[in-house]
Amino acid sequence: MSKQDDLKRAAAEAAFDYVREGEYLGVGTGSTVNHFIDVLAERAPEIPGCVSSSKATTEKLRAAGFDVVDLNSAGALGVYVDGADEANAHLELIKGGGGALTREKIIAGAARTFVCMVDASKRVDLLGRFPLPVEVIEMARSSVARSLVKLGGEPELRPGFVSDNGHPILDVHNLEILNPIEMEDAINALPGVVTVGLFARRPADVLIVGDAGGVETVK
Ligand code: ABF
Repeated sequence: MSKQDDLKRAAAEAAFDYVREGEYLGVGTGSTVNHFIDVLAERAPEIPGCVSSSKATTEKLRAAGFDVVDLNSAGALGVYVDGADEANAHLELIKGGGGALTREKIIAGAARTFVCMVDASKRVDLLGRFPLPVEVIEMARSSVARSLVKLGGEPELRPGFVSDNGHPILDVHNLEILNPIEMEDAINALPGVVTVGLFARRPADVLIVGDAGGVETVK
């Protein structure tokens, strides 16, 4: 396991402490989440099932012996555990590097507590060094791209990628995100945008950071 993997695993183990037995659990997508699913399999909490943010996570959860249910069936969700591509001091996030941003944002919005796990390399003062993912309706791809240029970004179509919802993703480079909430609102307002990977209107409630010196929890 690489050093970064060790940090992700440590963050995943700390995130497990937020799992509430007897409640459906929301589970995100990515390599840190994969470590979290390994921890779930090892510790086997008594939970009725999971709500998954992607086909990849669903496969891994079912292979680990967990039931995966639709959000509509789960009702009010307790805890959602996921990773991120960047996190600032206000627990505002850039997510979507793994392409699952739409379902991640839906489940994060439905959860009482959103626990985000990162390794220390994801912490930034200013969001935007990581290209901002924007899931779009195909017919609007070019018009949204032109609007993103007007906002100061350099959008690039994610090559050969279609989301679980059947849409392309634009990755927006060099966007200056001084006010994440304002930028999230501005991009959300563009006709044809399905989801923008800014989690600022609904930031994480808890950020668990795996670092060389140990695990830090930020609330
Ligand atoms: C996911 O976590 C995505 O939103 C984001 O891209 C990913 C981070 O991936 P990893 O944990 O592999 O660094 O929720």
